[in-house]
Amino acid sequence: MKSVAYKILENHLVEGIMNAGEPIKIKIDTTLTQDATGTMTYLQLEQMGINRVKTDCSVSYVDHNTLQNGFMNADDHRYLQTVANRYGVNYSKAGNGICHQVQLERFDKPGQTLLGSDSHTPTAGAMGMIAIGAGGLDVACAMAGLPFSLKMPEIINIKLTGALRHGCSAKDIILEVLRRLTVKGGVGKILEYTGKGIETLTVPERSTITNMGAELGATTSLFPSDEQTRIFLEKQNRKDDFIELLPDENASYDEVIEIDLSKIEPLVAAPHSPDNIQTVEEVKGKKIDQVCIGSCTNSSFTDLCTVANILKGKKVHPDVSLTISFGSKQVLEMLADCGALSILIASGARLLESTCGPCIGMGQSPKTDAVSLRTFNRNFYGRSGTMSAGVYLVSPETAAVSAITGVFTSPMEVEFEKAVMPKKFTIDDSMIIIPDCDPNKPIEKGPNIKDLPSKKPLSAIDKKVMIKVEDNITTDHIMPAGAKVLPYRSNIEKISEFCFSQIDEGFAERCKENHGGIIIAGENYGQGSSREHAALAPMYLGIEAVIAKSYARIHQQNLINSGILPVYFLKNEDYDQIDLYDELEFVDVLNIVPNKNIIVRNKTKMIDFEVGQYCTDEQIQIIKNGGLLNTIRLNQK
Ligand code: MIC
Ligand code: SF4
Repeated sequence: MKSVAYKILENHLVEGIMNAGEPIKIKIDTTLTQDATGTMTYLQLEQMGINRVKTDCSVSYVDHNTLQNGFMNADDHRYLQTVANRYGVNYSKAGNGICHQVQLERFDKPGQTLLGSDSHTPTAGAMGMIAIGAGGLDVACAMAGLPFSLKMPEIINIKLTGALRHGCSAKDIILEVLRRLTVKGGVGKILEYTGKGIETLTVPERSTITNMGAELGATTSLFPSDEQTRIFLEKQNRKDDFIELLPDENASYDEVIEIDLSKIEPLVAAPHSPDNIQTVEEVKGKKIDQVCIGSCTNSSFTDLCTVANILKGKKVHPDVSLTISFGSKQVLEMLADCGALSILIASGARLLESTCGPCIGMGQSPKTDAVSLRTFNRNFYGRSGTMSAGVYLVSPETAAVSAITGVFTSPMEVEFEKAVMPKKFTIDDSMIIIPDCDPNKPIEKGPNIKDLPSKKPLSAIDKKVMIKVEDNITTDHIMPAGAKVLPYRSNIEKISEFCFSQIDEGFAERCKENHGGIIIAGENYGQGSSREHAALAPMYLGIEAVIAKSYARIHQQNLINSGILPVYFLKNEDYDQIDLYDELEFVDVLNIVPNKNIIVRNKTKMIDFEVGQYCTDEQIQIIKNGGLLNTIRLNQK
């Protein structure tokens, strides 16, 4: 008896046995990229010697780096448009919307696989798909027709019963899941939602839940394709894309977690982690300074209509700055047509573009020591751009009612109407440019687009420790985003200067002086974003290996793709006794084989200890070759 996830994986299996933990390869039907990870992806795709992408459909979005204060981002957009046209990729122009929202509206199809160079790609799981986030190079490989490698995840069933009460929303459901499972709880797992409760949740609501499954570290999350899916596709004028896809009766799962929706109450994720959950009741009355509504988690038409219903005839509190960013052009146009936009304007909200905006630190950094309420999915330290600010993740309902009162307020106590799905969505795909693949049209590369850095094949690892960090270090710590750094996403030399800068300003300099080195880390190293810059920049700075207590999936693969060896501490004491500048030699590293421990000699302290590594043969070969791109080049010869 099979789950939906099992059925889709089985349909796409290219290699391997579908036992949890075993390496498998799956066929990828569709891909997405966004501009902040896309430039690297397409620079890598250009190296692969193909004429045209081999997927059923690939889309390149511009939604992250849209603040054009200098030529850099605009040059990147032009490169992305011209390279997409050359290789047969659809190009969604800046202003058309956030990749995950537009993908759901216009492209996702039940039963398919999607690989995206963004960690929130699992948003598409709301459509009954297996949608996985990965580094740009893995996505380039998928566009070149190669299957995607992963370890067969465990499939966990989240069974929803009952129905949400007034004032509670899909955001509160996923915050409840985060409270129970934590930011590490989904690693190596697919979360499949079933039960009577899902029948009450529309596709946009489901997408809030699958989107934030990324914060659990899950490989992906998904819902069955059912009546709600059919309704959504029909309203998007895509009824032919619908197929029903349900779990078998008594489908087998590795674990079952039950959540009664009628017991859910409004929740917040307090600073600085999405699993630091409290109830709104617990923080009720606390003064707030900023409210930001939007992001790929909560910016659908119904989310923002509900916000308008709450704000109707009211004004934003004098001490609060409220910003609203729209999920897509479709959402914005429909809000304008139904009058909701005028309500938002009249309330005193500040209206932003249909892009990621404040979610990725592209403007709207709050004031010093601010309390900022955001409907987003991440509240990592420093991500808002103001180091002293405390960001609380909340539902659009909690955000809107609190923006009026100026203090944390529970939407359960306020009367308002929750918006329902529109009769039809407004369809206008004119901002999606269909490629003509004309080889005579030049691919335009501005001066900020630099050549890809490369790494030499592995010869030995004998280097000093360049940084020692704690548990749950995010890719935002390793490679910060924000308006200052993001314009250098296609310039690894320049962006590497910012590596670890938020927690250790001297890191890049130290690496240069010592000709590279080794990173020491705690649990869940590299959680969060899929940005391969968090591996490429350390690689450029000469980092040869990372020893961590555990890793987040995407980052671990990005390290391997960049030719950096990721190994595990077998004993916590070994972590404790390493200090900055200790010289570590990986003994006999050229002879590593899958699952065999490696001896590390601490030459400074004169002690040996063993570390584990769980690389497959293929991954070991990639590391030995100095990365995946070198491996592909070698295979082409
Ligand atoms: C994010 O939310 O952190 C991002 C920006 O969308 C990233 C991708 C990136 O760093 O460009 C993600 O989630 O993968
Ligand atoms: Fe954009 Fe934020 Fe979504 Fe990342 S999480 S894709 S930055 S809206």
